[in-house]
Amino acid sequence: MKHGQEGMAVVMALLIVALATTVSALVLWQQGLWLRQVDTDRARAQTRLVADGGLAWAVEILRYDGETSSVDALSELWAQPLPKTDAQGVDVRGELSDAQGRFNLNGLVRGGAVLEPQLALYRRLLAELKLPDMLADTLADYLDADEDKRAAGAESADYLALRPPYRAANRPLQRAGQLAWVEGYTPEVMATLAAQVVALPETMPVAINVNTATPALMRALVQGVSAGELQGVINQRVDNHFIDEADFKARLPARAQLPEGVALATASQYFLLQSEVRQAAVRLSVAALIQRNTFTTRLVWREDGRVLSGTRVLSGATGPNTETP
Ligand SMILES: [Ca+2]
Ligand SMILES: [Ca+2]
Repeated sequence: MKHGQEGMAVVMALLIVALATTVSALVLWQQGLWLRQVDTDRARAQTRLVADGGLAWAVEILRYDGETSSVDALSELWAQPLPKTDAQGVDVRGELSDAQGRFNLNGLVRGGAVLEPQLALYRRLLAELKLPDMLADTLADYLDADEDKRAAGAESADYLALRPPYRAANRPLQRAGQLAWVEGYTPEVMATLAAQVVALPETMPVAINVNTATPALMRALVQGVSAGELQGVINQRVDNHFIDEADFKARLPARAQLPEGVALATASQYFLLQSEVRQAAVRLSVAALIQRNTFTTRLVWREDGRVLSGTRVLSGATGPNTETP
């Protein structure tokens, strides 16, 4: 049996060597993970710092613009995208846009009641975007204070039948992303509306800036002229912006009609920042709403969404009103 015992000893020795190798490999592997984690944490901290810097840049550029010009137009510095910046492996993109160049969803309702001129304008915007008209009814119901359902609308009774159930907000939206909870606002609809609408935190109607309004919103706004004529006016404003509302009206064809009860402006208070910072595998997208008035320029809200391996975390998609019925 001596021979067998020797054999067993060799097997044991081999097993111990194999185990030891595995353990040290495991330790090395764990250390590698830890080092990568440290790297990732550092990259995250750096992307966040750069994103903060981008936000400070946006606030500063708007503050300066407010001090030096009385209009807000597409030729101005704030409207130019931040040049693509790649410093020490950190890639930054940033873009400011005029929130008053979009349709303010919260302007549909005032004091809990729907404002018909705003609703009519929203219907025309939906038509310009080739979206169904019922989206105006479901949104009006979702925002108005009552539970009286419009013919093509939806109120809490409809949302409570869903799984999970929730109620109509019956108040203004905090973010345009909350449209996702309104009947009919599919991801495709949301994508079409993304650059056309905004949810501003105002109880007073906010004027549409005709210097920056999206072409679709301009077409919804100006009636009685051909698309070609209106496009001519839209093209003009880039190099030759409208100085005031009277200047805008004077440069429209004589038969152009503008809706009653929709305020127009050539300067803005609200701006949106969209930025993205990337370092190696870490990406951070920041969306922010900035308000500038005569005395202050301030951040209204900011939302950070981490973008990892191509999967975007949609900002603004906060949950519905889930309070129990
Ligand atoms: Ca300006
Ligand atoms: Ca309602």
